[in-house]
Amino acid sequence: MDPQRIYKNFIAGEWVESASGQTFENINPADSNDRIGQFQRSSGRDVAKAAAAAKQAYQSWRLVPPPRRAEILFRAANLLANRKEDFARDMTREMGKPLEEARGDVQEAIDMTYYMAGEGRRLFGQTTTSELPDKFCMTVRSPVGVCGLITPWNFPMAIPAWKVMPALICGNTVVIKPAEDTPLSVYNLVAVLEEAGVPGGVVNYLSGIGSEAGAPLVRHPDIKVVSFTGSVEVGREVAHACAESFKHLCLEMGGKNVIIVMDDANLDLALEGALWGGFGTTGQRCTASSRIVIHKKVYEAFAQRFTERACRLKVGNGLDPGVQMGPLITETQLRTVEKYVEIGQKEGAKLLCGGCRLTGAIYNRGWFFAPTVFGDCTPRMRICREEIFGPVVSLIPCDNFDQAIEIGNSVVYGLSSAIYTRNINNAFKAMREMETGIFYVNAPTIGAETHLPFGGTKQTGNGHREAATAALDFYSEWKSVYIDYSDRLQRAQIDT
Ligand code: UN1
Repeated sequence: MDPQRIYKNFIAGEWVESASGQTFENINPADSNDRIGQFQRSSGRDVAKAAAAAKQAYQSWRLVPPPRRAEILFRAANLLANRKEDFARDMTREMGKPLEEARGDVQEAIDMTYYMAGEGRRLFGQTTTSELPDKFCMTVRSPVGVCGLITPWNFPMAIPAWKVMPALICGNTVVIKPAEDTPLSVYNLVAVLEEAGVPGGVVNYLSGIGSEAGAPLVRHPDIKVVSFTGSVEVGREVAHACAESFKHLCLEMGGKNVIIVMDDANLDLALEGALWGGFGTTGQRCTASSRIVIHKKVYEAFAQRFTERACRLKVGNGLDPGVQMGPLITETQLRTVEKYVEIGQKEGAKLLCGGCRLTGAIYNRGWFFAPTVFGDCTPRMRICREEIFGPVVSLIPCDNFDQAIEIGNSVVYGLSSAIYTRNINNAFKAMREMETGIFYVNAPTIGAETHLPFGGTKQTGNGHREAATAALDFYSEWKSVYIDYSDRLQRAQIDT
């Protein structure tokens, strides 16, 4: 790919420069010599154009029969599948995760696109009875309007697809602003939608910095729906901005997910799961297994084996074969992880491995951090309560099942949790007791599939779910319809 390539915004069906003409550079977090290209540095003026285009396109798109909208999505899914390898490579270059994981990310976008295309022939409502004679009742879905979508860098194509596809199938139009670290993957997604035949103005894309492009997007009066995935701090600002005009808002934010390992667990399996859940995507998943609560009877054995395996993980450029863990996304993220390692040590947690930036020939041009394990942690430590978003796993010993559940639930987040046990009763009790939106038995906290609702309780979000039919509820409004064919005035609740 030409390193000087300039990527444009997509507004009203045209590829255009930002109003200011300014751009910013996209650089591989594993290798600062690998310069991916220039992207438009958009501002409020670009947002205004995109919102106007989306508003206009909405008038016709909302009337396109959903099965016709779906045909475009089916074509887009096919195109994504054909280009999966190229898009995965682009993603690894701009985001850092190993190629195998990037393929999974593109696959998740493909899955979501097919899934929502299938909804084109469903979008079911209900028909029901009436309390009055000669009266018919039903519910139908209506689109909401223009959606402003702000997407994160850790799942650069999957999460944009989670938002764009349900929005489109419901008849909305969108303006999407990806994280500034990963604009290429959304560029690729939008280019595919264009090629698949999405009419001009239905999907608008602008790249830029959150404070310059994201902020005006969530404040724009013609944006009726906002969906945001990202940090708690920014999520709070977005919520305040949306509250002003009561925009519909879906927030997907932090996690401090737990794997509980009971003394009756298959320890080999738990070990594999904890390594994948803890260090997959360099721990940069909202669903990362950043806490492992382990029954005291198996704690020592587990901690020792887990540490040995963590130390041996192959860290490097995600494009290199055999690499199991890539870099952190930015220097800022690296500093955050360093800060938490310091905090953990000060709090008295035992650093079992890692804890430092990796240096040496293959690491010097990227943001590489060693897989880090803290042992003998207590639930009150900050490293066990706050989201780090890096390759840091805290091991917490516990006395019994009830205590494990209590520790698991002792954080402000509620995204994902897991238990490794062979005791069916405890598996079901944990399913009931864990206050998370996602729960696994004998599998780590990562690995959500697109046809199940995705999201969390407590401060992870604001009660909405993405993916599955739950996403349709966010991107459409229910209309309750009463049809009286009695030819007389019938008064509900009064004429009995
Ligand atoms: C995220 O971490 O933001 O379940 C999304 C998973 C992935 C999605 C993660 N399918 O880990």
